[in-house]
Amino acid sequence: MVLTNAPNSDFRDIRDADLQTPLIIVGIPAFNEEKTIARVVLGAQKHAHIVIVCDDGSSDLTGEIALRLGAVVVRHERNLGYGAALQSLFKRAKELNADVLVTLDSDGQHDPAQIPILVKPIENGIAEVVLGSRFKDKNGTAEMPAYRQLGVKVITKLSNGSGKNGVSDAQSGFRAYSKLAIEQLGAISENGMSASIELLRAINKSGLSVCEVPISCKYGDSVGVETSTKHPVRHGVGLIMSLVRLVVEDRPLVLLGIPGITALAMGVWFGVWMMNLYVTESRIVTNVALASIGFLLLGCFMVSTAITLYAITRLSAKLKR
Ligand SMILES: Nc1nc2c(ncn2[C@@H]2O[C@H](COP(=O)(O)OP(=O)(O)O)[C@@H](O)[C@H]2O)c(=O)[nH]1
Ligand SMILES: [Mg+2]
Repeated sequence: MVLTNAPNSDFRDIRDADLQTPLIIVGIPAFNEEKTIARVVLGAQKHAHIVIVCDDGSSDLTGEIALRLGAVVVRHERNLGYGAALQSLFKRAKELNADVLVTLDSDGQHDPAQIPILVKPIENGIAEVVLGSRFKDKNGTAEMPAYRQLGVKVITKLSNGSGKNGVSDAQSGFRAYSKLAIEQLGAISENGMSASIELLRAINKSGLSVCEVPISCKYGDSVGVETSTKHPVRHGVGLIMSLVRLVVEDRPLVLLGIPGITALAMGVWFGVWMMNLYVTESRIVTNVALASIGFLLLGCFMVSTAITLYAITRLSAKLKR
């Protein structure tokens, strides 16, 4: 990662006379968005003291345009993904001592004029994390294709799980974080699009207070460019796979260990049945024998994976402390 332009003065100086006002930084992940980046950066600059663009290995003029417009540009030498870009934005915002970090998409779908709506609950001490939601009022979904609404709703439901603190839009990239949230949430591991879901899980675990505000979101002709980098089905399947992984990583003993022990028990049960048949009728039933071996192997695999995952998660938690 290379910082292409280092701020040469204390950015706090650019704030209005009152240094007590919170330092607002807008972070924009961008990959090949030369057609829209200028509009987004210029729009964001009206509502932020600093705009940081993470140019994630773009092969077009995204980074250069952002740089010329006065944004701080963090450049990845190659494309690492949306989540990796968020990690770099959090890191840079922390280094610049941000009081509030707002993230928004670089493809023109979000309206930078709504940045103050996301910042307000943090300024007023109402929440540490503010999530822009497309489902809070009709504006958010006015242009959203029906299949996308369905997809996001399914992912959101899965991501909420059985938890009480469910959100209405798990996939929105328009979010704001307080200083405390920036400090606690920087260490996500997902490099791809599922970073939004991982962040929600991390927010939930950390106990940071959250609120949702309605946002608008443009699609199709009203943006004038392609507003998605990934095919929706591939995107959806990728998110579900990551969600399964995140959930299993969180509770390996329950989600892998218990089914593993159940499989072992079934293997033993089939084994005893097979022995019984052999002793009483002097015959081996192949299906019963195979079922026994299959369940025993599956059980061993699941239990050993559960223990390994548990050990790794504990170790990484220890290292993070
Ligand atoms: N840094 C980075 N940003 C990405 C990447 N892929 C997408 N983005 C940005 O993430 C935002 C959302 O991505 P997009 O494909 O539009 O998602 P969708 O609108 O939910 O289908 C946009 O601003 C993209 O420029 C990537 O590989 N790296
Ligand atoms: Mg988009």
